[in-house]
Amino acid sequence: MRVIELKETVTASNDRDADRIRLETKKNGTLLVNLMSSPGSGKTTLLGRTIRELSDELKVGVLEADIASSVDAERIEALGARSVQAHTDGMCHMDAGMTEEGLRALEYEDLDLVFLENVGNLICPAEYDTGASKNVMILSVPEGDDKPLKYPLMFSVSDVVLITKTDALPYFDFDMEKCRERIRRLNERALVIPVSAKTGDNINAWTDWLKDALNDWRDPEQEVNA
Ligand SMILES: Nc1nc2c(ncn2[C@@H]2O[C@H](COP(=O)(O)OP(=O)(O)O)[C@@H](O)[C@H]2O)c(=O)[nH]1
Ligand SMILES: [Mg+2]
Repeated sequence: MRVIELKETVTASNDRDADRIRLETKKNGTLLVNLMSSPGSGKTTLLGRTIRELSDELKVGVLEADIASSVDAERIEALGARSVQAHTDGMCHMDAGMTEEGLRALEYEDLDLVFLENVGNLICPAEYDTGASKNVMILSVPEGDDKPLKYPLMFSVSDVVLITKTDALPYFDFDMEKCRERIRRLNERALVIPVSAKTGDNINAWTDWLKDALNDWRDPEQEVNA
């Protein structure tokens, strides 16, 4: 498992860099999924469960981004998936240039699916296009159903909102319908999938979505920035 040190790239050219990543990953037939959430929402746990569910069918790699440590990349490698730990030099998000460097270190060309586990927070990662084909965010039940009201941009840029730790619903006052409605008001096209990475409940809805998204991405008729 490799650890790479990154520096923020020039932000003015970020959108160009991001478009180039999408062109290259599309040509290569690799779906890049940017996974965002608060620290501790369950990104690495969900990725572990996803890798276990998909490893018979797909080759999956993970680009782990953190300010320090390599614990997450080690957890992913222990599951037999390829992983690179990127240190962001204190930055609270990944940009497209950093992602491109991470993809190179991952040698992603033979992978079907690459997850970028972004730095844990609901603010800055939403502001930067990483070049991912899909943006996915996690909101966990203990965080509360009011988070769409507090962090609207994150919910607006996400293609999928995974509501995780549903096994904990009996212990928290989390109103699933209220939360769905708040998300819908911000982003009508976002797909909301409640899951538990711990029990595996409804994980197949998520893995089915991933397989469909990969098939669409590989369809030459589908536009790169669709
Ligand atoms: N009960 C429950 N706990 C979970 C679930 N997913 C993750 N966790 C726990 O949440 C904590 C943070 O998980 P982690 O995957 O490290 O979160 P990350 O910081 O977003 O990568 C750990 O103690 C996990 O065991 C879940 O679906 N249910
Ligand atoms: Mg993690």
